[in-house]
Amino acid sequence: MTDSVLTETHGRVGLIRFNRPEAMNALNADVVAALAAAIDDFEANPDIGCLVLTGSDTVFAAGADIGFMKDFSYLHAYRTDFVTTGGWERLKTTRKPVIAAVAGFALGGGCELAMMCDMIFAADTAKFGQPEIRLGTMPGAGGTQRLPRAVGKAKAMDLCLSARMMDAAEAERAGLVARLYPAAQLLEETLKAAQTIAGFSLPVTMMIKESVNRAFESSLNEGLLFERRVFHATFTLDDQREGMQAFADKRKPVFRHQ
Ligand code: CO8
Repeated sequence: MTDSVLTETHGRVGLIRFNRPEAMNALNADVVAALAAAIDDFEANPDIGCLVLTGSDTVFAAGADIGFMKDFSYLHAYRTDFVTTGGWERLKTTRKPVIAAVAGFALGGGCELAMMCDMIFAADTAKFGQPEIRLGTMPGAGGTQRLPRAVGKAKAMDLCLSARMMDAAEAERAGLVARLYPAAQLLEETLKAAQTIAGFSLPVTMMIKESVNRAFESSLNEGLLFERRVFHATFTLDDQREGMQAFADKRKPVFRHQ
């Protein structure tokens, strides 16, 4: 792995940090491959229960690297299926919960990667946008699809068509951001929340993630059926027995993630 992405382990939490300060964490093949490799490692590690993806104090990621893309031909983009290959969508496929901790700019592909995470915690300095239209192109990794699902059609159209940025307070009001913190507390609070999640039963957190995601991919009845079946499946888990027994015993449960 290169140093364009740094990783740390905090208890059962895997922290991944974009580290390309000279280019505002712009996403090129190197960054994306390193991100995918970091996710692979944390996914395979049974002692990790939650991931946090972050950038620096001033920028989460300013989008795909414009220099990297600018001479692409249609044929190259089409043949390589740009942004589905090379790790760009690895975040989408991880089965463990992922929190994006966003301070500063999350623009273009940066905003799209944040939206691939399961939730976004933002610093009061965060700015979200899909400014691709300024470059004569458009969002290509979910900006026109995940943003309307998060904030509704009106704001998504506004951001994608006008290229304006949404600040953290507006993003929180609109439903893009789950929690808003003063910049100095963002990482600490996000790690704290991630530790809480990672302390719960890992198979249950995975089942919940799968079920909530179903809400966006199915009819209500299909989603409810999926939820019910997965809920039934939790009764096969040692952690379900432990969780309910601990409640009855008035003690803290000790989950073994199985
Ligand atoms: N690509 C390459 N380099 C960048 C990028 C970028 N996206 N953003 C910033 N940089 C570089 C600048 O070129 C500059 O480099 P240098 O110092 O060598 O000149 C350095 O970072 C600092 O940038 P600025 O001087 O511009 O800093 P400012 O504080 O004045 O402005 C902004 C910060 C507002 C973030 C500004 O840099 C900006 O507008 N950047 C471009 C944002 C953008 O258009 N993003 C969308 C890119 S297209 C895209 O993401 C398509 C997504 C496709 C799918 C991706 C899947 C994940």
